[in-house]
Parts: sequence; structure tokens; C-alpha cells
Amino acid sequence: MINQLLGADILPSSPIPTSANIVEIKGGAHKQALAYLTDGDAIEFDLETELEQIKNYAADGNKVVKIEITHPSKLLSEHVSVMDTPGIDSTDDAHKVSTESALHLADVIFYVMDYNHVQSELNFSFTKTLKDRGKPVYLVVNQIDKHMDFELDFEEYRDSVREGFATWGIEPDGLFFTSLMEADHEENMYDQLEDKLHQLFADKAALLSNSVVASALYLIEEHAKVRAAKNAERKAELRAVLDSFGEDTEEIVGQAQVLQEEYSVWLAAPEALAEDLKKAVGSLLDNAKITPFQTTEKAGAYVASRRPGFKVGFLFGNAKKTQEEIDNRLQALYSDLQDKVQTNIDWHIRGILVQAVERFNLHDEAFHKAVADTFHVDFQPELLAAAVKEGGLSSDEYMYQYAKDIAAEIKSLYRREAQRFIEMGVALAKRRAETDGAQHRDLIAKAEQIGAALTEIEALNRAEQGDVDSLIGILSGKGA
Ligand SMILES: Nc1nc2c(ncn2[C@@H]2O[C@H](COP(=O)(O)OP(=O)(O)OP(=O)(O)O)[C@@H](O)[C@H]2O)c(=O)[nH]1
Ligand SMILES: [Mg+2]
Repeated sequence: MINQLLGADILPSSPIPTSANIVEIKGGAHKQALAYLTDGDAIEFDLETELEQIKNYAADGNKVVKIEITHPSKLLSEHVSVMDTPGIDSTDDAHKVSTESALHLADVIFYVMDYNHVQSELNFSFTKTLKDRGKPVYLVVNQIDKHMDFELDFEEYRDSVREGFATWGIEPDGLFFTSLMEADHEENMYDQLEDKLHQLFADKAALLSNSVVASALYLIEEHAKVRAAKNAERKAELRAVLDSFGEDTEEIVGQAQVLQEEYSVWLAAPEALAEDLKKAVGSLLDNAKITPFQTTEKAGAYVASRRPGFKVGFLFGNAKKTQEEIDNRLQALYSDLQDKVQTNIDWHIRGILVQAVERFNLHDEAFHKAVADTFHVDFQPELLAAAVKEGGLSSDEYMYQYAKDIAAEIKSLYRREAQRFIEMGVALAKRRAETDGAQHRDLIAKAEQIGAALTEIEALNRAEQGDVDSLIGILSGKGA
């Protein structure tokens, strides 16, 4: 058909599939033929004498990528060319690539079909993809001389072809029924086809910008598809992760946010509890008055009894009675102190320990019981006796220092005992975060997985869209 349109027998024609690569034919006075080879070379042919070789090359898709022919023609000018492509029914992938690249370059597409094979699935699906490129597509049904009128009225045939394409949602820009063998066939639209070409070539300026943009957009779309296909596997994996949580992923994320707050309180509890308790116990002990005036007096009496030369009994004293007196004074101080310590420290510390644990929502019977039954500071009269510093005894003021010393010693015993319970409370808080937090941790971990999957899908989508946006930006002159 191209040969006939050109009015020159340039392209090979044969009942068996022939065209194996792109042949581009330009108009021009100077005859010239160039074959671009797959190895990168180009060979020039003499169109007058080597036409047969050119035809052979055109039929050889393995060696040749493209053939460029310049030939004088009534149809083409220097600025118009036609490209012949291999048939799309070719099973050769190299042919498909050639056809594909020609379609990118073409401004108008004429798709020529064989009368006998018009309504084939391949024709429908391929013409549909042609239309998707946003370029004018004309359909040509050739070889209508094969039509047998006694089988079917031609008009009916024509309508059935139109309907066939319409059913596929394909609206061609034109549909021509032609015959090359029977030029005077009464249904032959060859002349209209030729007219159409002349008209298109004359108005080619109108086609160009549309076709460039359409081709570029098409390529961007194709690129986006490839890009998306590359990401599709990863996205499917991520969606599978999301699906594995059921349909309520949003709910999981929402719940996890709430639980996270509760859980972080629990996590911080051990340290906060220890600090709280240390402060409360410290302040209680610093402020507790366990040696008020009467107690200090008893301390004074005791340290006085410890002075060398202290004697009880007539004249030289009685050693036994003296010792008894010392013991009595010590005992008096001891029981007074025990009383003071009990009411001013012991009772309060137990309260502080139990209250703090409650305040941190860590209620625990065992802890309560431990405080009630085992919180115990055991100080004996010996502690008081041992605290006396011989060097101070001579001074009347010493009793005050002594009272301070024993108070400090007793308080440090309490500090140590309280510390044991603070550690118990901390262990309790840690245990609680560990056990009660199990569900929290589970849900939070799930939410984190969901979040990570969503973020990654989002990032993949953004990258895909970003690609398309920057390419469209280039196309519209806004740069990347
Ligand atoms: N009956 C009939 N045969 C035709 C007509 N036009 C072309 N043919 C024949 O159809 C066969 C295929 O023609 P080609 O020109 O090779 O067709 P093509 O589309 O270039 O084929 P490929 O290059 O193989 O893709 C040849 O044998 C032609 O002689 C026609 O109008 N009627
Ligand atoms: Mg051909």
C-alpha cells in the first residue's frame, strides 16, 4: 500500500510476513537509502541499482534497525515521512520494539488490517492501545476484493466492523475500506484515503505539537507503570502485613496511642517512685524530733553517769550500786527514745511507704504485709552506750552533742531500713510494668508495624508521583 501511495516499488511485499524493521521514507529529489545496522554501522545503497538488496535488508530484522529512504514522491515532501513497521502479529520481540519506537515518533497512525482478520481480538486490543497514546488513529481494512457479496451484503460487513470497534470503545479518526488488487471495486475508498493523507500532510503543523506532547505524556505514563510495577511487589508485601492485622488497623493505631501514654507512666514509675520515696523519707528523718527537752535531759543524766569518778553510795561509793545507777539511767534514756522514735519516725515511715505505692497505682497486698510485719529497726541500749565519746564527758555542754549523735545514728538505721523497702517498691513497679504492660507492648508493637508499613507505602507512592510530577514539570517547561 505504501508503494502504491508513493508511486514507487520500494518496499518488499509478500504473502508471508515480510517487513522486519522500520523503513522510513522521506520525500526529496535526491534518491538515497541508508540502512542502520544493529552493530552501529550504516550502509548506503544506490536506490537505482540496489533496490533488491534494500528490500532484503528491510526483511531482515536481525541485522538492521532501521532503513531510511529518500525518494521523490507525489505524496511526500522533505518534511513529511512515512514509516513502515513490522506487523504487530509478529512473535519476534525485536519487531515489537521497532514498532513501539515508531509509534512514539509518529504523529498520525494508519493501522492496516487484512479483510479476513479485521475482527480479531489482537486488532481490537492493539487499536485500543493506539488510541490511548492520544494520537489520531485511522483504520484501514484492505483487501476488500476478498469480499463475497453473495455471503454477506458489504454494507452489513462494514457495519459489523464499525460495531466491533465500537463495542471495544474504540472510535477511530477514520475508517477506510480499500483494495489494491481491484482498484475499481465499488466499495474501494483508496482515493479517499489518499486525499486524507494529502490533507493531513498539508495541515501537519496542527498535528505536531499535539503529537509531541501526546508521545511524551504516553512515555511518562509508561515510565510510571514500570516504576509502579517495580514497587508493586514490595507494596503487596506491605499490604499483606497490614491485612494480617485485620481490617481495624486504624483502631489498633488509635488504641495504641492511648495505651502508650499509660505505658510510659508505668515505665517511668520505678525511677519516679524511688525518687519520691527518698525525698519523703529524707524529709521526715531530717525533721523528726526524737530528742526533745526531756529526752535530752535523760541523755544528760546518762552521760553524767559515765563521767570518771561518778559514784553512788556513801563516801567512796558502792561499785555495784554505781553500775546499777548507770544502767538505770541508760534504760530510762533508751525507753524514752524508743517511745519517741516509735511515734515520730517508725509509724510515719510505714505510712509514707504504703501511700507512695498507692499513689503510683501499684497496690500490692504482699508489699502492705511486708511493711506491716517486717519493717523493723532494732536498736539496743548498747548503741546508746557505745555512742558516748570519752573525750567530751568533761564538758557540761556535751549532753547536747550526745543527743544529736544518737538521734543521727538511729535515723541512719531508719534510712537504711527504708531503703530496703524503697527497693522493694521499685521492684514492684518494674514487675507491674512488665506484666500489666504485656498487652500494651503487644498492641504498641503492632501499631509500630502498621505505622512502618503505611509510611513505606506512602513513601513509595510519593516517589512514584514525584517522578511523574518532575517529568511533567520538564514537559511544561518548569524544569525538574
Ligand atoms: N487480495 C488482495 N491482496 C493484497 C492486497 N494488498 C496486498 N495484498 C497481498 O497481501 C500480501 C501481503 O502484503 P504486504 O504488502 O507484504 O503486507 P504487509 O502489511 O506489508 O505485510 P508484512 O510486511 O508481512 O507485515 C501480499 O501477498 C500482497 O500481494 C489487496 O488489496 N487484495
Ligand atoms: Mg510490509
